[in-house]
Amino acid sequence: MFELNTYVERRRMLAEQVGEGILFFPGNIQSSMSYKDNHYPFRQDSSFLYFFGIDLPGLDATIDAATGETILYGEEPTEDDLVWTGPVTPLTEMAERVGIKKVRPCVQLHRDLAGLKQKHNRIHWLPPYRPETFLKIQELLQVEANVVTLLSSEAFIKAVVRLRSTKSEEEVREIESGVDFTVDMLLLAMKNGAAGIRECELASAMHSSVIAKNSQLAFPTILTVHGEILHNHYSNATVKPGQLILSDCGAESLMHYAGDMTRTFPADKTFNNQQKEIYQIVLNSFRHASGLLSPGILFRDVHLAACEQLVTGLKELGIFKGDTKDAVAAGAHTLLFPCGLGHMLGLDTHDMENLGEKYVGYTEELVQSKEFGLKSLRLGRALEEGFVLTVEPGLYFNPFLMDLWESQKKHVDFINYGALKKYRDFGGVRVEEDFYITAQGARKLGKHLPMEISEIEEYRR
Ligand SMILES: [Mn+2]
Repeated sequence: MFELNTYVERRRMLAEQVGEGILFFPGNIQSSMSYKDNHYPFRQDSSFLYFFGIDLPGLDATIDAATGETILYGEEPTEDDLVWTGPVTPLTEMAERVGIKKVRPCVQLHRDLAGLKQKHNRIHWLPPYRPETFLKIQELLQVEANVVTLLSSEAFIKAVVRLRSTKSEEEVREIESGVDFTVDMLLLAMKNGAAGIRECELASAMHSSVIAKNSQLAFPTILTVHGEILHNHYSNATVKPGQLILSDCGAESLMHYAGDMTRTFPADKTFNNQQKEIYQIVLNSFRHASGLLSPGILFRDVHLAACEQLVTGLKELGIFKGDTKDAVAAGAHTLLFPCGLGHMLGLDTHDMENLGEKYVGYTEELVQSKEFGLKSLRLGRALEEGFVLTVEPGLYFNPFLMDLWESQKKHVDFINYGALKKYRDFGGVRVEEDFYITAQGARKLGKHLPMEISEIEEYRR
């Protein structure tokens, strides 16, 4: 938990920005796996954590935007709780640590909200993402299920996005701790990854380091010899000689700020020539894009510059042809790079994605494209000092897409399908790092993780 004033100040700014009405925050509850008391690991709602800091299930809160009055709703531990889970800090004491004086039992929430509605107070809520939160809003506020998201408050969303987008120094320290944990995961992957090991064994080594820090994963680990499939999780497949291993993983800091990084390395001690060539193109694109990061630049333009770098390299290998800028403008590169260059990072891996990409990554003037490729770019807007984001270019040789496009003769002016045949079983390469936007440029977060071809080969020796 941060210091009391952090939370008081965040709530004060939020109330000031929304100005009127009641801001309703349903916290997350335990989520059952196979029967009621068999839970998934608990994860508090990120906006709840941001404004209230209390990492416990079963809490709700309201802020009166006009007066700033904050009420926390929850139960003190019962005798049974103390028998089954042992002593816990009283809720009133937790509330005091984050500057909340009013704590009421959960049953009171229903009456309080009904009373506020009667007095024609507008009640604001954020778009929910868990079914039980949909139900709670539906029941407590008498909203039809099919309009719970539609009637969520744009003023509330915008204010939360504004506040959470700019990271304070103490938040950057937390993210950096999540990134350092993530570096440790990938060092273990690079140390243990070799022909003969199964993907799941490698993942277990990575996960053990996260558990040993009493941390948890920020998202399910991607670890695969099929890097061409964007979100391939680990399986019991055995790594074979000559394959590439790609891992995109993230651990949370102890306060639930996420790290998110990717490395790709050979199962052999060294990259073969073909792997070297493709890896170097991705690395050049990464270096170029991360060098452009600074306040004011549109991240969409950084993305397009990264795409141009990829095409430049692919042209040298004879896979692409024609004018680089024209190829990118036409979207020819999306055959091998069908996704976005990066996204905001914070309490969530895709920070605030539940609040809507159109608010987090775009503006009223700059609207998210619907085209293949750009539609997956979660962040397009101009960067600001204090943003934290990922940069993650890649090249993905997906046989399905290559066959489909060739049969459609798609972008034959730019793509040399004959030369592409040699890469049919190549797999995929991605590198990813996390950056903090400073007044002048950007700072790479976390400790160093081998990235250059020679560094990776040396580390694995
Ligand atoms: Mn990422």
